[in-house]
Formats: sequence, C-alpha cells, structure tokens
Amino acid sequence: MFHYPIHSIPDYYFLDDVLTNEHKLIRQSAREWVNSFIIPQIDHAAQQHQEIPHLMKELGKIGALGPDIPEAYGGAGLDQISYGLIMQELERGDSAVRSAASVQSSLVMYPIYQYGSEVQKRKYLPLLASGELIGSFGLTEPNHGSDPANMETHFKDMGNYVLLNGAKMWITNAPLCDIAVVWARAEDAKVKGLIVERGMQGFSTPETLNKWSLRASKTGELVFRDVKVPKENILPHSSGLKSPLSCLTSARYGISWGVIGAAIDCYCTALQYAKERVQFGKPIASYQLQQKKLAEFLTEITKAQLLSWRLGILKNEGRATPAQVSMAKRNNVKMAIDIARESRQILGGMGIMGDFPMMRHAANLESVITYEGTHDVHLLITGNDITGINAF
Ligand code: TGC
Ligand code: FAD
Repeated sequence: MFHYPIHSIPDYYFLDDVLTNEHKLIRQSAREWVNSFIIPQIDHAAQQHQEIPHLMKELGKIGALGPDIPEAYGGAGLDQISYGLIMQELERGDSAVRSAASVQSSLVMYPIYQYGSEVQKRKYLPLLASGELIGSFGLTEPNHGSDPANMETHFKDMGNYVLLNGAKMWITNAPLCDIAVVWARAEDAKVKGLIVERGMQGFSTPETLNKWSLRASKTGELVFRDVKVPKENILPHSSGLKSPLSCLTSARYGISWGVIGAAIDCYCTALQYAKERVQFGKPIASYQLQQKKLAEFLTEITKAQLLSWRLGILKNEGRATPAQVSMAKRNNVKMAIDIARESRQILGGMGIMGDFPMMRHAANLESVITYEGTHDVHLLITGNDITGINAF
C-alpha cells in the first residue's frame, strides 16, 4: 500500500500553535493508531464489504468512544477540539471508522447522557465507552428522511411497558447493535427516545446489502413489531424533536472535522504521487495544471480546518448554534468530496485502484454528504437562519 509519511500531514496556517499539548498528544495517538490498525486492513474490509474485526473495542481502548462524556460515566471528559481532532484522524483512515465512533459517541452516548436517568447512564455509558456494547440511532424512516418531524414510529402505554411499532431505515451499525436509541411518537404525539435492546421480542435488524459507499460499515433497518419496551427504558428527559436534533448537532460537528481527515489523506497521497510520477521526462508535479489542483486542495483544507477549529471553540464556550454547525458540515463535506474526486485524477489510471484511497473516500463521502442532513437541507437551514423564512 502506497503511503505518505506522517510528518507530511499539512498544518499550513500553524494551527498547532493554538492547540494545547494535550490536544496534540490526543491527535498523535489517534494518528498512529489509524496508521497501524486501520490503514493496513481498510482496503480489504471495504472491498469485501466487511466491518473491521473488533473495531468498537479497539476504538474504546484509544478513548474514541464518548471522548467528551465525563469520566464518571466511562468517557474521557475531553473538550470539543479534542473530540474534533480524534474524528479527523479516524476519517483519514476511513469514513466508516469515524461513523462508528460518531454514532456511538454523539448519537447513542450523548442522548443517554443528556436525556437519560441516572440508572440508565450508569447501566449503559461505561459499556458503550469501552465498546463492549454497540449502539445505533434510529431517526430516519422509510417514508421520512429529511423530515423526521413526520415520523410514523409510535408507542402505546400498556401500564408497566409501552408497545412499540414502526421501522427505521439506513441505520449505521443496526445489524451489529446491542442497543438502539430509537425516536418514536407517544400517544400525545410528542417525540421521545427509547432504548431498545437486542433480544426484545418483535425487534429485528435486517442488513442493507450491496452498498457502493461506506462498505466497511454495516447499515440496516430497525424493525419493531409490537415490541414490549419496559418503561424504565424511556429516556425521561427527552422531549420533542429537538432532543434527537440536538444529537445531530453534536454528530455534525464531528463530521465537519472528520472529513478534513479524508481530504488530507487524498491530498497527501496525490502530492507524493505527483512528485514521483514522471511523464514527458518530468514529474507531473512540475506542471502548472497539477500544481493548481494541489494548491487549491491545500487552500480548501486550511479554510476547513479554521472553520472547524473556531466552531470547536464556540462549542467549548456553549455558544455554537445549530445553524453554524450546519454551515461547517455542509462546507467541509463538499470540500472533501471535491478533493477526493479531483485528486483521483492526479493519479491517472492508478487512482481507481485499491492501493490508493481516493475512490474509497469519494464513494464514502457520497454517504457523508447525504446523512446527518443532506447538502441541500443544510443550505436551507442557513437560508432560514439568515432570512428568518423557512423554505422547507
Ligand atoms: P424545526 O421546527 O426546525 O425544529 C424543531 C425543534 O428542534 C429545534 N432544532 C434543533 N435543536 C438542536 N439541534 C438542531 N440541529 C436543531 N434543529 C432544530 C428547533 O429549535 C425546534 O425547537 P422548539 O423548541 O421550537 O420545538 O423542525 P423541522 O421539522 O422544521 O426540521 C427541520 C430540519 C430539516 C432542520 C430537521 O428536521 C433536519 O435537520 N432534517 C435532516 C434530518 C437528518 O439530519 N437526519 C439525520 C439522521 S441520523 C444520521 O444520519 C446518522 S448518520 C451517522 C453516521 O453514520 O455517522
Ligand atoms: P430524502 O429526505 O428523501 O431526500 C431526497 C432528496 O430530496 C435529497 O437530495 C434532499 O436534499 C432533497 N430534499 C428533501 N427535502 C427537501 C426540501 N424541503 N427542499 C429541497 N430539497 C429537499 N439515519 C439515522 O437515523 N441513523 C443512522 O445511523 C443513519 N445512518 C445512515 C448511514 C448511511 C450510509 C446513509 C446513506 C444514511 C444514514 N441515515 C441514518 C439516514 C440519513 O440521515 C438520510 O438518508 C438523510 O437524512 C436523507 O434522507 P433520505 O435518504 O430519506 O432522503
């Protein structure tokens, strides 16, 4: 497998100057783990449409599951910049790896921490942090993706338990999950979160096969047919659609960092290849057309780094708005997918091969530009924020 040295990873605007030593250490350990554990096996896993063996437990060991959850519940108690830097390194390996960490951290641990009871937090969070339990997050339905407000999955009060019916679709890690945080409508039409456990009668998780994207990640459905969910599994402090949407705000922030990693992987590979590949008697890096591409990649990566870093500071201060997060998710994913596609061309025919990461990243980023709110949905969120007029 062709690979560039770690020291060539760009920091063009000396962003390291505004990071703490702890940030740099956290990034370095995630970086080394990705190089030693993910990169040697990711192409095989993606080609075979298989998940990486023991991925969740390995992510747990490096502190990538719930990094911003307090240590009392098994998390690492880190700040938002640390969380972002970890996501950047994971997605430099593959979007499937970042997805696994994002879902577990922002979409499963975060809602349990934020909306769960003390008993639920103590029961689930430490096991999720270590990767002994795998979680999934069910919001999207077959008939409702961009408009979760119209969800049909619902539950009925039966005394000691509720009866859950409905289906969720496109769910990361559904086929592997031990628990699912599921968003469903109560009889009063209010959206609540429920923790559904594998083994509950009437709960199944069929896999979605034949994807061309995120092939090293399992995707599936969550199907509920008269599932009896004990009342103690309802997240007591969840209330309305803003509860699941707040989880998305956390995950979208992580994605804004993560995709910088995918872009860096493509840029570093293309730069090294362009300097080595000789055509017409000279390295292709000496031609202006190739230099234009490389210069624009680095410019866009640098802008994205500054956007996510500033957003992280605002999140640390509790000042980041959901619309600011939408802007960063949308901008940075588009930046990364454009770099993946363009950098593939620098490699000519070689660019389509599994020895190089571009095709894999480009295909993965087709999912990333769609999930957690599509590119167009995030534009409409910004439009709403600046005009005050909802165009949905
Ligand atoms: P709207 O009226 O705008 O909002 C309802 C309530 O929620 C509040 N809110 C938010 N709160 C926190 N964070 C956010 N991002 C929020 N967005 C809205 C809002 O203030 C309001 O509160 P309140 O107090 O007034 O009730 O609701 P709407 O129905 O008009 O929704 C609009 C829209 C389009 C923004 C929203 O529904 C949306 O974001 N749609 C996209 C759906 C989406 O992103 N789905 C993602 C599913 S999960 C996933 O893809 C995981 S992939 C993971 C991986 O593998 O990495
Ligand atoms: P639709 O909502 O049907 O949108 C189709 C098109 O219409 C899009 O281009 C969209 O931008 C456009 N559109 C929609 N509304 C408007 C409008 N008002 N104005 C203009 N254009 C509009 N969901 C989960 O809950 N949990 C998960 O773990 C999860 N993991 C996923 C993993 C993968 C690999 C994928 C692909 C998806 C995953 N999702 C998950 C679902 C994801 O969030 C949805 O696919 C996404 O929100 C879009 O919904 P949809 O696919 O139903 O598209």
